[in-house]
Amino acid sequence: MNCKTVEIPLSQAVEAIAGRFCPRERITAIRSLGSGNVNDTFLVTHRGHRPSSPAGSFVLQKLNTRVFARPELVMHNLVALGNHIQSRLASPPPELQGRRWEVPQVVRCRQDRLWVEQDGEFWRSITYIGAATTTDVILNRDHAREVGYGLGMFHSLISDLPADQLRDTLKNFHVTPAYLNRYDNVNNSRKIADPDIHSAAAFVEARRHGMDVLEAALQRGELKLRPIHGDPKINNVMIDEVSGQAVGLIDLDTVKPGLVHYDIGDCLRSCCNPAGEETDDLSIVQFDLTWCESILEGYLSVARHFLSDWDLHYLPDCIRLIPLELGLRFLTDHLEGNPYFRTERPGHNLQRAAVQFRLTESVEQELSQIRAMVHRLAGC
Ligand code: GN1
Ligand code: MG
Repeated sequence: MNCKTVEIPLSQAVEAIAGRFCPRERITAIRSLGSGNVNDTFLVTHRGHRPSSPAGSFVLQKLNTRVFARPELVMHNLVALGNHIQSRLASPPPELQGRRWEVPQVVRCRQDRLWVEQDGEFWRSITYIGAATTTDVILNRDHAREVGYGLGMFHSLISDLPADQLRDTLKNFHVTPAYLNRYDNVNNSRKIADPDIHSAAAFVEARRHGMDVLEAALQRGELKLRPIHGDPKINNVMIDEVSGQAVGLIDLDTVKPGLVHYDIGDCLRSCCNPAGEETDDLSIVQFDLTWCESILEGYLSVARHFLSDWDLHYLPDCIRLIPLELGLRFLTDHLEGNPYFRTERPGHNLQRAAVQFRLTESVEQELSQIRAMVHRLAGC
């Protein structure tokens, strides 16, 4: 996300909010940052908060309070996570030897509060990870391995943060059966007979059975809740500009208790589709096993020691489930009139759903190879 900075005409409102975090006369630039579907993000550059302090920059964000209805809980989690990782970094794990690792920290406003509320909007700032960048596609095997390492290190550093210290900021986030219920509600009251929706609906129908695979395993006690990132897609893994090594994960609003499987599935669905989420050419969407292998290698090099046999058993399932779930979420949003994901044109979320469904099909075709790969890499 940090790699793309686009000049946009900024409203005076954004400038005024930025001024609540840094004196306005010290701010040199404000730019739109990233391409998130939910929040609005800006990079604020300044000459130092005071004449004596160093120049720098920070990330300013307006949280989407339709999605994050309790933004103060998001901030609670951000602080808990930041404090925990900082204390872990005081005696870093051996896998971090000779490496840099960073975690975005809350930047308080000038009134020393964690956020600013104005005109019904919720704004907050966090530190910017410099000399690092992200991409929207995997570049090579080393890059893939680093993305996997990054997620594994993130999980490893928070694996001893008790899940009950984190608040549930997004109820049912990644609980696939709950998304299916919501889809059923809107789909059953649908009046328009659109052939594109019809084929997407048929795709969901054919896969309805088994969408509870992870939740059922959780209920049976085979899997357990742990702190997770929630959205570890490729452009949320920061890569050092010089060494090419992963240096941290950004976009921490969805950190909350969950299953590590949600994260692994989300990382792989985003990284292993070289066509990207936004393509309108379904013929080039496919799940790349080479990238998958390198990402899992990197992930397991850090995370293998805290994964149980059950965790490993359900890895192939999550690789299939999370693209299916995201497709279902996009489709539902389309049917509901796009209240959740930002869209740029009519039918945008329906197209995004089609991409994720095509990716799901590709995973299904490769599932036996994925199972063998997990066994081989995990040594089980
Ligand atoms: C949303 O806003 P962004 O792009 O960081 C969504 C993720 C999806 C992603 C798909 C809170 O993330 O779950 O995977 O879009 N975030 C939320 O691009 O729903
Ligand atoms: Mg996000």
